[in-house]
This record gives sequence, structure tokens and C-alpha cells, in this order.
Amino acid sequence: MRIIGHIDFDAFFASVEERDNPWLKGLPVVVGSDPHSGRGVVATCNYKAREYGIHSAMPITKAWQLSQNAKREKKQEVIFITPTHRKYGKVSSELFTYIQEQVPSIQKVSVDEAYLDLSFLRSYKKAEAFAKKLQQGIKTKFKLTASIGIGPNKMIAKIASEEKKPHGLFVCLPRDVYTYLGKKTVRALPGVGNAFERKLKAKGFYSIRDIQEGSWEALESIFGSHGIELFQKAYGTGSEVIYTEPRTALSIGEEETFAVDTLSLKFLTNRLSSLCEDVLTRMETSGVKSIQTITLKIRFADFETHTARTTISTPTKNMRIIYASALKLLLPFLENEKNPHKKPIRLIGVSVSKLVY
Ligand code: TTP
Ligand code: CA
Repeated sequence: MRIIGHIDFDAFFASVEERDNPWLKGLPVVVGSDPHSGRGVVATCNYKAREYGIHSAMPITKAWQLSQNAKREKKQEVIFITPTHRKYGKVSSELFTYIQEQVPSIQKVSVDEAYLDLSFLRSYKKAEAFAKKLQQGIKTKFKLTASIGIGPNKMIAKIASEEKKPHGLFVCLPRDVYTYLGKKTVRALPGVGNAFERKLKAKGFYSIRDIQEGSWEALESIFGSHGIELFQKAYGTGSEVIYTEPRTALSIGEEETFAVDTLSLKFLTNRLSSLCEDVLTRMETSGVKSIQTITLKIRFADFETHTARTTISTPTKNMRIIYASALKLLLPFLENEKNPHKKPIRLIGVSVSKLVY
């Protein structure tokens, strides 16, 4: 019997900051760019700040406004903190090492999320008790909280880990999968973002139940192969019905919004190099042995955004090679070739993929 868990740390960056700065206790905390720069976004915020309507990826200026509104209502002002990715990477690897000591097979999927193959426990009851103990162990040892979902496959486990956040535990037994999914909106399914959700709603698919009760032929005729995949996911079966694979390729990326839009070669190469170093540090903390694809993201002052990527012939973890590849991707954006109007650059990002662990 397959029993899969999904662990997701609560308000991860913000919780690490709260833990390391006890004076933050009880205050609303946002981790993100400097609100006085007027640029960039919220990386994350604690649950107290979420009560103000603040959330990840919100422009930092909006978060600032919401904080000022709260202040006017005599509520606590938000504390804004600049992220320290190195620290979060280190905490993350310590956490996953601790988990790995107790779970034979885990698949880390981001800095604060992993799938756990709990099949070795042989029953859902035991898996639930184990998860509870794991949460307690993490709380005691690391002073952090995590939410865990348990189900027969990765998709269900991930959806279940959201169910009782923060510090929640939810188990979806195999026999309950159909009913459990049926109650959720289409948005709960992986691969359904804003655009797809809109299309689905336009065709009358609001809840997963609507998909379950539809015919796959109809879904296929409207959405092609995506329709069939969706149908399978709605039944909790589909390609996500899998056991824990060896840790597979994902990407690791860092980006930076500048205080001032710029085309300065010296400045941009300096920031690019620092981003590459941060990516490399994160590769090390996540146990990545080599990478093969490097992607550069560029956002111009007018928000036009481009990505460019290159795949090198031999996998590497050499900083010079990664930096040189990223630089090669950057240069055309400083010149006529990809920037004929000489638009200044607002943000650059570097990410690596085709990872080997
Ligand atoms: P999430 O797990 O999406 O969020 P979270 O851990 O902050 O909150 P939740 O309790 O809802 O799980 O992301 C994990 C970390 O990744 C988060 O702490 C900060 C970072 N992150 C960003 O930097 N930018 C983003 O847009 C998101 C979503 C996350
Ligand atoms: Ca999280």
C-alpha cells in the first residue's frame, strides 16, 4: 500500500525570522524587498500579516499601504524584513536532514516542501501518528511548525497539507479521495492556474465534482490532452499517482529587483555574479551535484519580461561556467539585439535546472 505524505513548513521565511528574532513575537511580519525602495514584492509573511490581506508576490508598496491602513485603525504596524536566502537554505537543509533520518525516501520539492514515502509504516493510522510525532519533533528541535498531508499519492498529499494550515495534519484515506476532491474547486488541482481556471469556469466547471461528473470525451474536445489529464486528476488517479521517485530535477533560482532601473554593465555583471553565487550556495545546501541548464530572466523598466536559456553540453557546478553562461545570455539585452530601445533593466534572475543530485 502506498502512503504518501507532503510536508510544507508554515510561513517559512517569516517563521525562521520570528524564531531568530524573538522580539518579533506576536507582530505582523513581512519578508520581502525594502518597502521604502517602492519596488519588488513580498516573498512571504506570517499569519498575523495575512490578516491584513498581505500575501506572497504582492507588490511591497501594496503591503506597506495595508500596514499603514492597519496602523490608522490602531493595529500593529507590520515589520518588514529583507530576506537572507543563505540562512533559509541552511535551515532547510538541516530540516530535511532531520526528516531523512526518519523517513527512508523523501523527495524535496522546494526550500520548504517535500514528499515523504510513508509506505514503510504500512497503515494510515500509523502514518498519522508518525506525522504527529514528526511535527512535534520539528517543533521541539527547530522551533518551527510544519503542516502535513497524507494520502495515496503525491497530488492528494499536497492538497491535504493545505487543509489545516498552520501546524495542521490531515489524512485523506484512499476510499475518501473521490469525495474529498469533489468538494474542492478546480483551482485545487495542480496545473490549474488563473487562466485555466477562467476557461474551465466559462465552460461550467467550477468544482472538481463538475469535472468528475463530466465526460472525459467532452473535456478532451474542449481542452485536448489537458482535458484528459484534468479528468484523471479529478479522480485522484492520473500521472500523479506515483510513489516517491529519487529526487528529481527541479530548478533553483534567485532574482533581484534593483533600487534603480539600470543599463550599467558594471552594476549588472556584479549583481549577476552575486545571484549566481546565491544559486550555487543553494545548490550546495540542497545537495545538487551538477546542473545543465541556465535560465536568465530580465524585466525591463516597463515590466516587459523575457527569459533566455542555455543548456551546456557537460553538467557542471562550476561557478565560472555558470556565470559565463548567464552573462552570455544577459549581454544581448544590453545591446540592440534584444534591447533596441535601450530600455533600462529593473530585475534580473538566474535559475538552474536539469539538476543532478
Ligand atoms: P510557500 O510554502 O508557498 O509559503 P510559506 O511557507 O511562506 O507559507 P505557507 O504557510 O502558506 O506555506 O513558500 C515557501 C517559501 O518560499 C516562503 O516562505 C518564501 C518563498 N516564496 C517566495 O520567495 N516568493 C513567493 O512568491 C512564494 C510563494 C514563496
Ligand atoms: Ca510553506
